[in-house]
This record gives sequence, structure tokens and C-alpha cells, in this order.
Amino acid sequence: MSASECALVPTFANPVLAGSHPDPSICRVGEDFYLVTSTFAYYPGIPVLHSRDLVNWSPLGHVVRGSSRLSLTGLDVSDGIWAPTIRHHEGTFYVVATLAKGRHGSVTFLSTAAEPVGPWSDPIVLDAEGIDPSLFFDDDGRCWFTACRDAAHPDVTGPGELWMRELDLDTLALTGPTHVLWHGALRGAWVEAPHLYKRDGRYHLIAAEGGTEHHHAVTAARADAVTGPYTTDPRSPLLTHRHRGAAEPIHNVGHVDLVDTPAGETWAVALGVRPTDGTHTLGREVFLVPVEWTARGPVFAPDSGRVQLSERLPAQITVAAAEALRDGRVLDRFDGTALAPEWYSLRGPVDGLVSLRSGGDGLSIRLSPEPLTSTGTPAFIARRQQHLRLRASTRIRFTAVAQTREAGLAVFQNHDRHATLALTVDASGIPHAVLTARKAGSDTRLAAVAVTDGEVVLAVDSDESGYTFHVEDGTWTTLGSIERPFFSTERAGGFVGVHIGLYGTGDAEAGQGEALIRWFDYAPAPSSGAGGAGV
Ligand code: 6LW
Repeated sequence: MSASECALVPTFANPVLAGSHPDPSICRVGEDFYLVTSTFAYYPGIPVLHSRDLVNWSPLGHVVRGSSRLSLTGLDVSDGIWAPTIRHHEGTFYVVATLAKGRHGSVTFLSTAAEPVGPWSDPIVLDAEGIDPSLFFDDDGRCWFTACRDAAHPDVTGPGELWMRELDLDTLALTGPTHVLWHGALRGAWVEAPHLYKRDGRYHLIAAEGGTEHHHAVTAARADAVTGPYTTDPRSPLLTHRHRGAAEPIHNVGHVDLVDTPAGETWAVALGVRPTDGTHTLGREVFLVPVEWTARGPVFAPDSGRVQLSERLPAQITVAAAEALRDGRVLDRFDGTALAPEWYSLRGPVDGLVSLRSGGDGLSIRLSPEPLTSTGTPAFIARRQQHLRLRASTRIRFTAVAQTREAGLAVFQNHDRHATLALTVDASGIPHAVLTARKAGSDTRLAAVAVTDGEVVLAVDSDESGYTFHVEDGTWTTLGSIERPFFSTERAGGFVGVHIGLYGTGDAEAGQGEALIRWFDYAPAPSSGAGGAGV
């Protein structure tokens, strides 16, 4: 193609879902696409997002809204709900996922719904071990459940194995024998994230290997019968950036799910990260990759062989303006009837602690003794950081009556690694804004400034180098900066990206002391993060 022809190809910007949205799974019903991602210990669990063009996604609701079977209390933020799969069959939506504890699968469950917006059924626990469950509906109406687990004979086969049982659609229980399908294509690597597809009478098992970090890769096997035997696709890995250098903007690519469009194309949603100088803070994001089916199986990104920041639009799709949630500023005045769907709490609902005030008069945060350093449910709501460059700010009124009480803004990686810009008082009872970095059980007080006892604005600017915190009570004061890698997944470990939010903690009983939040402004700065669709 000549340069002038290239210029006319309409494109969109990857990722299509920026910020912490790992392990994407996708299905289509008619003209509508639905996508789910992992939420770990964030609550509510498993967002369901909708799109008509695969590029712009809007949240519809959540699959998991509290269940004693799926308690998140006590879990590290990177445990919890992992790797859901969404499928639709004869008028019913199915989501299967795993509750992980200690980085291992603990409870595998299934929820169903007539509409993707819900209500979703209470989770039905499946008799399944391992992680990364998936469902495949065959042409004959039978449904097959696949997942990965530790291999029975790791010395012989490698560490992981993909296995299958039938799902009885009447009883919603696994039934019949277990079939061990495949141990992966890459020697010594753990195989996970299986999804099964049928094409021209053959069954294609697509998986991930190499772990979710630098060696992440998409591999495949195929069979003539659904239960196997499966033989490795010798082209594996079919998609990876493990061989790319430091200048590559997208790394850790893998964990794909495929969907066919009404125009007859196939696209994959894939997980990937965008590091800056070797570390990433936004978490694992969703990238859209074209797929071509050939006699040899699926070819990912047939033209380039890799996931690209700018990719051609799916056929017959014209994307108008990118939606606000994708790229834009979100100024939340908390004047609706419910919290906007981008807000999450940790490990459970915060109904008694964080509430919209009547008359559209902002948000109340009642102080809780549960600190952000706990593995419980603090008085805290947060949203994903989706843009590297941004300003997040809030207008807040809080009068602390003791040094042990505070409310403010938090930049949160996990319970052991976060920063707070808090309103509190000093030993003399004088109101102060205090910047604290918390790491591995110890707090470092970085700066403090006296503020007037009234409404103030707390703000954090994020960019490639770090997070810089400011307070405004008539005049702006900059308290200090924390280097960006402090919040990165590479330093923190785990599976989640940074969330930014509002919190209130105190030594008193829950509800003693209250912060009033007038607004929270999430404002991406120019040339940051995901761009809009363009031509
Ligand atoms: C997910 C699995 C994985 O279930 O991380 O490393 C888990 N790979 O596929 C959590 O995202």
C-alpha cells in the first residue's frame, strides 16, 4: 500500500479500555458487543461493558454485587475475582470466573442473566479447580467448560494443564468425565486463559503462556473433536511482544478472546501494558487486534504481527467522537441518584460510609477505623487511573477533632503501597494538609502545610516522572512529589493498576466524623494515555 493510501485508512487508538482492565473476555449478540474484565478485590465485581464498534465502551453494570460465597474480606487487592469469561447462548448471558486467594484459584462460579445489564444470578459454585474458566457452546447445543490447573505430572508435561468438562445447562453443574486437553506449546511455561472456538469444523484452543508479564504469549492447539486430542499449533506463539525491545510502547501482550463482527471479521481483545522507562502504573489494559482465519488457524495482526497503538478500524465501523469515559474529563459533582459506575470500593459495599447527600449536595464520607492499610473495607471509593498525565482534584470540607482522624485524596496501588493527601490537625489542633507515602507497613510523612478550616481543594498531578500533590485554600501550595515507579506493578507486584480516590479514616467508631466532598475532577492532560479515534 502506498503512503497516500495508508493515510486514508481510518484508525482508532489502542488501548480501547485504558487503565486497570485485565483479562478481557468478549461476546457479541447481534450488533452489540459485551466485554468483561477482572476486578480483583475491588467492589462491585466484574464490570459488563457495551460497545457497537469495539472501540468505544460504556459500562452497563456489574456481575458480582456481594455474596457470602465470594467474600473478598481479608484478601490482598490482587486476589479476588480473576479472569471472567462472558458468553451468550439462546437468550442467556453466562459469566464464569474464579475467586482467587493467595494467588490460587479458590472458588469457581457461574452467573447468568437475561440482560447484560442484569440482574445477574447469585453465583453458582462449580466443582472446578484452577483458574481462568471459560465456556464453549458447540453447534449441537452442548456446553463445554474449560479451565487451567496445576498439571498432574509436571515433570513430564510442564507445570500447567488445560482441562474440560461438560456443563449441564439444565442443572448448571459440571457433568461427565474430565478431559485433559493440552499442556501448552512453550516448554516449561504455565498454560492459562483457555478459550475454545470452532471454525470450519475444527476446534481451536487459544491460550496464554509465559505469565502475564514480559514473556506473555498467545499459543494455540487444535482438534477434530471437542474433547481432543489437541495438537499444538506449530506457529505458537501466535502473538507476543516478548521479543520486542524497550522502545516498544506495548508490552506483556496476551490473554486474548476472539469475537466475530457482523461484517464477518474476527477481532481479538488482548491484555497489554504501556510501560514508561520500564515500569507501568496504569495496570493491564485492553487492546484490540485484528485476526484473520486461515487454513492454519487464526493469524493475529496479519499485517504487522503485533499490537499497535494505532490500528485500522474494524470493517463497516465508523467511529464518531470518542466517548467521555474513554478519553475525557469526568467532573463528578455527586448530584445523581447513585454513584457513577467508575467508582469502586475495596472488598465490599461502603453504603453506610460513603453516601450521596440529599438534594445533590455532594458526597459524604463518614470516617471509619478501617485504614487503607487494612484488608477490610475502608471508607474509600476510587476510580481507575486511565491516563498517565492527568490532574485529579477534589473540593473537600473536613474538620478533624484529633490527629488520628483524616480525610482526603489517595493514590492507591495496594494496601501496602499508596499515598494520601489528608486533611487533619496537628498536635495544637491547627488544620493541616499532610502528604504521606505508605509502604510495607511504614508511613513516611513527606510534607505538611497549615490550611484554613473550610473547604479546600486537594489535587494530584500525574505524569511520566511522578505524582505531585497540591492544596488550595485561597492560594495553591505544592506539598511534594512521589516518583512514579513507587506505584508501579513492577515495584508493587500483583495484578492491578493505580486507582485514585477519596477516603476518611479515624480511630473512632465508624461514622464518627464526616467529610463533605463537593466534587471530584478527573482531568486528563494533553497528549496523555489513550487518544481518540481518528482518520
Ligand atoms: C489471570 C491469569 C493471569 O487469571 O493472571 O498471569 C490472573 N495470568 O490469566 C489474574 O489476572
